[in-house]
Amino acid sequence: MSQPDSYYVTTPIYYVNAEPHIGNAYTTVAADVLNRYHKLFGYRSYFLTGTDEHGSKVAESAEKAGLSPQELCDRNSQVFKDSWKKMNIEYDKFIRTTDPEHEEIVRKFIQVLHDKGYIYQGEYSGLYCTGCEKFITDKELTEDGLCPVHLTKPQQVREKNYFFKLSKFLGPLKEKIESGDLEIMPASRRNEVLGLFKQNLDDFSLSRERVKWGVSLPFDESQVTYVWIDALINYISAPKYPDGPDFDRLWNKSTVVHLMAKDILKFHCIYWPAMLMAADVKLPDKIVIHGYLNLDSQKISKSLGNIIKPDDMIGWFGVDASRFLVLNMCAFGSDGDIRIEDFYTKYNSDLANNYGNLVSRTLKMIDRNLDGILPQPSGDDMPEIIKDGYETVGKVRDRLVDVQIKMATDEIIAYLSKLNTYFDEKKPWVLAKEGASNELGKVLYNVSYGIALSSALLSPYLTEKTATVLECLFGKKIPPNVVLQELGHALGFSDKIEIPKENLFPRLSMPKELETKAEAEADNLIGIEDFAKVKLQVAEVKAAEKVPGADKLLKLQLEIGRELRQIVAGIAEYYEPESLLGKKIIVVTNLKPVKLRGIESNGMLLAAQKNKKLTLLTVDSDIPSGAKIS
Ligand code: ME8
Repeated sequence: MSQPDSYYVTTPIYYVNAEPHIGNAYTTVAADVLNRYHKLFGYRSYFLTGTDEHGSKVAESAEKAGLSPQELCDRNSQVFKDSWKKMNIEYDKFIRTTDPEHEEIVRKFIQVLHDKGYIYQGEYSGLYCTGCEKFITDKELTEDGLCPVHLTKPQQVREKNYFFKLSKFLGPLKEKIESGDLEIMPASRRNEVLGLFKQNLDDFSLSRERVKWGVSLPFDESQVTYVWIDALINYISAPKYPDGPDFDRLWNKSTVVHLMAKDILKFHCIYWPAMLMAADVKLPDKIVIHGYLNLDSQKISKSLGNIIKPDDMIGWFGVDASRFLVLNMCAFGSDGDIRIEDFYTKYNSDLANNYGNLVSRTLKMIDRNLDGILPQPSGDDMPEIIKDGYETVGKVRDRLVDVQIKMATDEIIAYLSKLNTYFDEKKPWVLAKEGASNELGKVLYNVSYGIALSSALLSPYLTEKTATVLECLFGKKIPPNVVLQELGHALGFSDKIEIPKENLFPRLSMPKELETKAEAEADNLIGIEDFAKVKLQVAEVKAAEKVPGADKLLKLQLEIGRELRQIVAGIAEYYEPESLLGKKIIVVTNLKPVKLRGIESNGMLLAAQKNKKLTLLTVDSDIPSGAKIS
């Protein structure tokens, strides 16, 4: 795939109504890691993050805290900056929507839309969720009439607003998404966005009459800009739309990548590009939507109060490991259920064992057995284990083109496992005992080469620890991209390889309270006596037919030994009735009978289901019906 030479990576700008949590950290670390990877692979990259400071949500929080909105914004945006600093986030710009320069550009941009005739006056009435800072429809509400995200009751609002003529841009925008000009990743989210075009996408209101804390409209000072419109414009106000010195380079000539979670997909994939089209501004190139981090199956969120703070993570694992762990518990793009216990397991396996311990035992052997000196390799043939390392670099790069961050990391961890296996198979400690110093030098050189490549590849996460390892190997501070530039050549290791002064990633044992939690979960395991209560038998299907008026149900007549039984099963979407005749399936035969659509069902068949696929459990070899399963 061809690669442009410059990227512009953004996170959402976060509301300052509360402190950052690991949900926000997830996107911010992802953007930071992506930005660092671009540089590692030799591209220019610019990284923007910031805070979203206007709107009723922030104003209400300020009032509760007894502060002016500006005071709350100043205090809390600093909390975000401090948190990101502690997490080693290296942004190029931190934008605040209360920056006067941003406010001026918002007015300029909205004036352009107005001048082009895409703004008109109207009246809005509907339900408004302050948590989401958006209108929501009746259909979206929970059964109890609450916002599904914040579980709060929305307010009924009616006011005069200015509207944006979204309808005018829907056709051309859809084409851009379909053609891939505007790339929405992953494909499932792209389809979700395309699905939105089939619903009623109304013109949206871009101002508020009653809200006071915001940027006033340039053509009607009695109204403020809707906080979402104000916020979206940050992406172009940071490089100073329309004619700042960097606007062309950063916006027009870079690959612009917006990262965010699925909660704000509609604003970014529909409203924002439509507004840019209206103003004749280039669209972003990639919009990358990741899933939610959940705690106990509920989205981690300020409003729900179930948060883990970046500081907590740093306290448990240190900065480098926290960056690594927060991003790599689930596939980028999917939701991930977080269990703090799993952080400990992953830390110990990937960082303490696979990386830290390999580095430690390799460098110690070089120090003790070779006086810290690695021999230069002889001959032109590249050993397989180093070739594997080159391939890993290629695979990581490919994964990152698709912003598959966790998959990229998995490639590195898989390579580290190979290096560990190589080390164990070559048994350098035996070579040392036997005095086979040539062979020992070769083995330790190869492993060190692999460690140097892996450290460079892990450097976007483990910014501090990998710098230490590279310094030990090369005898000086060495930027990780320099290691990759040497690909295909012998590496100029130091004349005296050092051992890190501290254990890089000491093994951690789980805190007592988590162990207790894990034990309590183990209490949910069932004993064999529980399992024995369920009577499972092989049954042969003798007849099958659809249940009239029920799309999902089939009525089956089963032979179970000498008995003939009827069951009703929800498998009609997956099996044609005739295809079941003669099949030997597994049935729970001691369930209380139930009636489904008025038809008696005397048991339950077993099936495996995943990702909309279902398959019946059958037996491996011929066995008469009625056979018991234990
Ligand atoms: O929506 N899992 O700000 P916000 C993963 N100001 N990511 C999460 C998360 C979770 N549990 N919780 C939050 C806003 N995030 C607007 C944005 S942009 C022009 C305006 C991350 O403070 C994720 O990136 O509610 C999500 O999209 C964002 O925080 C929402 O942050």
